[in-house]
Amino acid sequence: MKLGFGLYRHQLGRDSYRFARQCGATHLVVHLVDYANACGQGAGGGNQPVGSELGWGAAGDPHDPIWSAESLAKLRSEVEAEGLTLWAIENFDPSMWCDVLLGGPRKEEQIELLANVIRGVGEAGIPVFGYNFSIAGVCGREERPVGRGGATTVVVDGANDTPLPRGVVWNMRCDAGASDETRGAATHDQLWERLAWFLERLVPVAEEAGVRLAAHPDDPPMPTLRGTPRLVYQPSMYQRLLDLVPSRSNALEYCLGTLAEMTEGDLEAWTDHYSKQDHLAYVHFRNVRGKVPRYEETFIDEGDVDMLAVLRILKKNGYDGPLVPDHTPLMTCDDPWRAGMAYAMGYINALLRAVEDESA
Ligand SMILES: [Mn+2]
Repeated sequence: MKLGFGLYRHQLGRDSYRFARQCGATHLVVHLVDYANACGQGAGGGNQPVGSELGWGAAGDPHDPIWSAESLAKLRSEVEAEGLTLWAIENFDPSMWCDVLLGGPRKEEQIELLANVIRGVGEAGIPVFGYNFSIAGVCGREERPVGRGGATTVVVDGANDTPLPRGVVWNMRCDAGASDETRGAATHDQLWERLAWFLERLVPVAEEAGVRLAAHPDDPPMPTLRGTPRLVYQPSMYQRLLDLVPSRSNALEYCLGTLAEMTEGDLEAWTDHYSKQDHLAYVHFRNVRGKVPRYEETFIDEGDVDMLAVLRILKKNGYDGPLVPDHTPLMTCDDPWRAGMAYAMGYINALLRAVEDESA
């Protein structure tokens, strides 16, 4: 297994690559959607924003050249120059696929755009693309100073049923078909049909490009949120997604934290189930306390998940991809996000060492 690190777009650059390498990372997962600048949290570190009821601000330009094969190849060579492997790009900009999520009139045009991005990712030699097939996206979270030692951490305290504002998809304001405010209010069956349509078109493109599409579960994992249906909100629903289009290119961005927030089943048993099938493209390796509708994100060494037990299962089943810290509580100092991340990285690195030294 490998130690990976996630970076947001506003953090990209030599210092961040060096920070990741210094923490022991060999692999990077990069977000190219500019969440932080959209909501005015520009420079510096920081977790994914929690945003307001209005989301994180305006979506990006769907034709932003940052998504071109040339730009992706340049990113890869910059990352490699600092001794790291670019393992995955995480998430499409909502402006690129809002009508795919909403079943809107521009979905054909948008799926072509997504196909071109995936071809470019393959051309650039990046093996994985993570996505989250969700209308409301990561939302309904708050930051509160309730973590260990008063650390600021992400809390979910009850379901947020405030309807999404007109045009907001995946937390960002989009222009396309999202202007019909009723479109977010689909049924679960409709959402699964849209996912099937997306996978049937995109998985063959990904296969040809040598890329694995990797699905993140719904965070927070509730059946509905902000008046919209959610897709993967119980661990068993991942299997339904995999069975829609069986392929090595139809894989999982396996988020342990989100899975632990779900109410059904045993996390270790499900981890065994999915890693045995070789469906994990990478793992978000983080811990939480509680389950929906109430939980909080914790430091990696506390919380409900036995991280060591999970690692042993991954090892037993031959998982060989990266573990990425995903989110962490913020630590009280001049650089709360980096301190939290460095703490998580050291902990994961030590666990990896311990498990790799164990005989099978
Ligand atoms: Mn995650």
